[in-house]
Amino acid sequence: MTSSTSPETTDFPEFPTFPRGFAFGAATASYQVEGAHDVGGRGPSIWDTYSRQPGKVAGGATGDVACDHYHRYREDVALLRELGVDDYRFSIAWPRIQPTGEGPANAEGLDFYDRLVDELLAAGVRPAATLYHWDLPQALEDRGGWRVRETAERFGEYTALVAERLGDRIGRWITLNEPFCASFVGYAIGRHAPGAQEGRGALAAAHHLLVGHGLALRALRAAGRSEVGITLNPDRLLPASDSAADLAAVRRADTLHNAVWFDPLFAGRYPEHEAETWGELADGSYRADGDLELIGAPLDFVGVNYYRPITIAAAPRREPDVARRTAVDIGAVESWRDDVRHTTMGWPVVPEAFTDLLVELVERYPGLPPLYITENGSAEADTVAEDGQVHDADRVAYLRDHLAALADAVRAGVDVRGYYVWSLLDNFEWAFGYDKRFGIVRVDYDTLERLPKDSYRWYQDMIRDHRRTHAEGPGQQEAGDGQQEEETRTP
Ligand code: IFM
Repeated sequence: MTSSTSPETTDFPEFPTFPRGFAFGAATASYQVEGAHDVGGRGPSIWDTYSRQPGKVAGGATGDVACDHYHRYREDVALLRELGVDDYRFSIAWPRIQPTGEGPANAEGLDFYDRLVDELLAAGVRPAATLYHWDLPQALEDRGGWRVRETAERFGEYTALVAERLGDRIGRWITLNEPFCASFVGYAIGRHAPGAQEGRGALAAAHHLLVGHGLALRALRAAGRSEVGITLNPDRLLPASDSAADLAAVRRADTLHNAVWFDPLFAGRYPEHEAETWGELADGSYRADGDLELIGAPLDFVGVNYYRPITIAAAPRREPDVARRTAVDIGAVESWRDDVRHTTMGWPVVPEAFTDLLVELVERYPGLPPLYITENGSAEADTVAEDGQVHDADRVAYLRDHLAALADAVRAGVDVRGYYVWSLLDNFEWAFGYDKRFGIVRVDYDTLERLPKDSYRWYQDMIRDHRRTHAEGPGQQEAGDGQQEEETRTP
């Protein structure tokens, strides 16, 4: 049951300001919130398999039930409506649509998203759908997963099925979420599904994800969709010192975190420092003629997920051993910093790095389309206080300071069209299970009851303030219009 959201809260006086038409939203992802893992003909995903392996996920948690969003989506849409957001970013579970990753659509799977989309539209919230947020059908992993090109081809077909059914009502489409995690964390580090620790396999996965993006984009264009992007998680990388070794380590980390995605997508090239970064693995054997053109086809926006900067130091490289397919090792480690607060993820809180990241990104890639911040938020040690509420002051401060940093980037000329908080709900935080809480709404995992936190009310007030300033209603920026009023963009 949804608890009262006390709309009267007014004790958060300072709100960052944004241009008229700027979109506010909240985000979730299918495996993290839906549950209902064996309902409606859904097939198993790599996360069902991985989370069942002993020791992979904290507390042995799985997404079997998660927040039960599959059954409680009406309650969650009511929370979104009351929050006052323009957009809800959710992801579509490929194994609900194609239980084995190929063949005709499973009608029950499409029906679920159909109901969700209609509920959102009736509530005045625009749906923004991500097509791949890491829940690959297990049957495709069994045939090689993202290591093989076939998976990219299947992804294009799946996208066409979804676009055919939902394309008339979903305005904004995101092909992939954070392919960095789907490839390197899943296939090299092994901390995400499918849990592989490979070198060339991970590089091939990174490339095939981009090919899959290109094929999905093509399918969406064929279905007449005009608001299509990809979500990346570029990192602001800071050297631990001025030493030549640390600076070189940052260059390699930049290839891994940033250039490997942004260069082919927005600059028509593969990264310059590949050989230095990947060593013997940099043979590009998984590339084919025409891939760059496919990957680099024009987009309408790029989604940016930002949480924290990373401080990088050089580290001894292990011998690359292609034969044994050792994990990618770029000779760099992340180092801890003592000068700032860290969230419960251990991530440093440095809002100004958000501004710097965005400003540098648009300088570096002049061909970049407009940006949406498709995720930003913090995991905090929330508790329910004696008054029955969650007073998550650290999260409120995090959101306030990061939105202020975003407003600074807009004032500096970065074309940002919207911001989605991660996350609407506490949810399954991958290898951390349910130990990390990112939600602005608390989920009691015993009762599945939702409880809006102070951060929910702060965000609600901020959105109201924005609306008052610009005298506009929710969702007034037309999906696909791509324009903000120029005069409101100057400070
Ligand atoms: O929960 C994740 C999300 O799935 C992808 N981006 C980062 C979030 C926090 O770790």
